[in-house]
Amino acid sequence: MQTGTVLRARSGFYTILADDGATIESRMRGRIKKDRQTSDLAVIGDRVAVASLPDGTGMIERVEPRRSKFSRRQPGPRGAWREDLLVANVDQVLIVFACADPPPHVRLVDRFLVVAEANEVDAVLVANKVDLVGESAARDVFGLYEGIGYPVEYVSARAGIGIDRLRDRLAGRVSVVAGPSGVGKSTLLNAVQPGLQLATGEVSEVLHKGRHTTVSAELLEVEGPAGGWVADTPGLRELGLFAIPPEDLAWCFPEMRPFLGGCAFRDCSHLHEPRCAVRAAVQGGDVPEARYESYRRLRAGED
Ligand SMILES: Nc1nc2c(ncn2[C@@H]2O[C@H](COP(=O)(O)OP(=O)(O)O)[C@@H](O)[C@H]2O)c(=O)[nH]1
Ligand SMILES: [Mg+2]
Ligand SMILES: [Zn+2]
Repeated sequence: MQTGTVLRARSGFYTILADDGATIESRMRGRIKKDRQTSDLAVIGDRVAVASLPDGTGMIERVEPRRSKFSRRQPGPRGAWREDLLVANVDQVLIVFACADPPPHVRLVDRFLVVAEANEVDAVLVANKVDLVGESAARDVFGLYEGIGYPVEYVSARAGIGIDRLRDRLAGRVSVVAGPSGVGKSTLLNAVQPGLQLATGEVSEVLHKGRHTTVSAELLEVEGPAGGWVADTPGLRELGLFAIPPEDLAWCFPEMRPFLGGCAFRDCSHLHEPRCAVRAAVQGGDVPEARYESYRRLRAGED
């Protein structure tokens, strides 16, 4: 029996990187399948125990408990929520936006941050294409998030700004890279590690997406002494579509958390109720208005 990490998963077939460095193509023991409720038996990032079969392939005998996970939640029947697990043992989400071309939409930035918070995974904002506007203009937009406590990296894949810092952020960790199309995610990862040769640009992006709709999710290895992994899955590209239970939404805005116990009504929606501590905090300047507006729209179902 060997232990290893799931690097690729596709309909019952798993590529495992064993801890000794070997790659093992594996299937999963039926017994584990029955023990588990979800269809997500093992996902990329999972730590597993694998038995070797005579033909050189492997059989996953056990999936270790997950330290963290990144999942998509979808409304199910009768107010229940269905969880669709995408990546296990994630350390952080790198949320990439462009300073221009396409222009950053704060509502969308907030939406990506909410998904990271709902998954209780650290979020790092990456403001790419800083070459187009300069760092000072970029800070006018993204400085708000530094104020809330999110780390923000001002980078340019094209001009080679901040790439070393980004590489340091990826080192030795499992990261999910998310962000809208065209902001430079693939270009950035290629700059961090030229060997990845990810397709970039509009046309190739379409091909890339097309390829990945039929192909599996995978973890890409970051080279260097500390190692590190970047998750690439089709389900993560459209992070903006993740649904969050309405009553969990305010908690996903960290700057609102200190006020959540203080409303007159325990089930306060923070939209219209009297004596709402969150709205008082907005008035008092402790919660940025723009962030509250994102909350309000998401909660009211306008976005
Ligand atoms: N000016 C500028 N353009 C960039 C930068 N990074 C990427 N781009 C361009 O933005 C476009 C989209 O990049 P791509 O990596 O495919 O974006 P993705 O959809 O997020 O993976 C490409 O034409 C890139 O050349 C940057 O730092 N500055
Ligand atoms: Mg891309
Ligand atoms: Zn309230």
